[in-house]
Amino acid sequence: MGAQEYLREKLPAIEKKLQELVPEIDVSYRGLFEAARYSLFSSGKRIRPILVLASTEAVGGDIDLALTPACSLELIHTYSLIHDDLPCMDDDDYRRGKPTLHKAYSEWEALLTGDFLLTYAFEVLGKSPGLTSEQKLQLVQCLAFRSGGQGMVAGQFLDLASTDQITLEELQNLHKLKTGALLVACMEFGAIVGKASEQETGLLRQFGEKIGLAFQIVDDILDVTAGEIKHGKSAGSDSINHKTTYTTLLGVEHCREIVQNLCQEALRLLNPLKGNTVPLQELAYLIVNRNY
Ligand code: GRG
Repeated sequence: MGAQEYLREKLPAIEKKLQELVPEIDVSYRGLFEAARYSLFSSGKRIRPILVLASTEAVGGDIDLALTPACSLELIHTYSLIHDDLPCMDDDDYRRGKPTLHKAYSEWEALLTGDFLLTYAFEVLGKSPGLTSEQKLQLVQCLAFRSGGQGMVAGQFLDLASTDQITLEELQNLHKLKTGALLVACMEFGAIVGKASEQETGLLRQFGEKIGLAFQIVDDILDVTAGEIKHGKSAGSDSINHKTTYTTLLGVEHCREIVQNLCQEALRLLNPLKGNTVPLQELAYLIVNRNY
């Protein structure tokens, strides 16, 4: 099954679960839910939840059990985008093909909506059906570690604190944390739900690291090459903001080569896994060859 087919098959279940988790509600603070839904139900690719399902399959786990944890990662991801777009951070006007949340609503509403999605992700994990208490604890710890002060938040800190001129090593470390950590969490979520061995977990983690780096480099390439609508955010915004990226350091062509090599290395890591690794392989191809 190709990645597009896999997406077509699995996306409806993810959308349905997200709709259940963040419904339209008739309460005095309904605006908070409306704002969350504005960001959550736009044109996000759902790469992270899909990766959780594929990772679970790769170790022979039950993907029905992975659905709620997968959605909690999308909640965290959406919060990170909302906060990242705020005037005090990247100050972006467009995201997922429409005005950013603070443009469509207001700054305080965007800040609180991010807070809501961040905290709610952990509540959702705690309530994930069919998992043992031990598994839920592992998922909570994993998500806190990967998205927090030694993961995504640390990466964002480094990014905002960085000057115009940073080295390739610094850039790599920044992205490993900012973008890579959450993709590694996707792999670890699958390992936890599928009760993978230490060895399998290690392989999936390394796969996540390589794909995470490839994902970021592709993002940098797209910032140079893609049109505004396709990418869903302001194309060329990195150069407008004078940011050091992989493409400014290495050039687009060299970046493309690195991405293909990372993909091949990542795919080799899947060989020893006992489950169905085809979806993960296909998703790796999709991530590195995407044009949006
Ligand atoms: C605010 C704590 C905090 C963290 C923000 C992830 C992040 C950290 C900021 C996003 C900045 C950015 C554009 C990074 C490049 C890679 C990336 C995460 C792109 C967006 O992810 P996609 O392409 O987006 O999966 P969709 O909209 O498809 O979900």
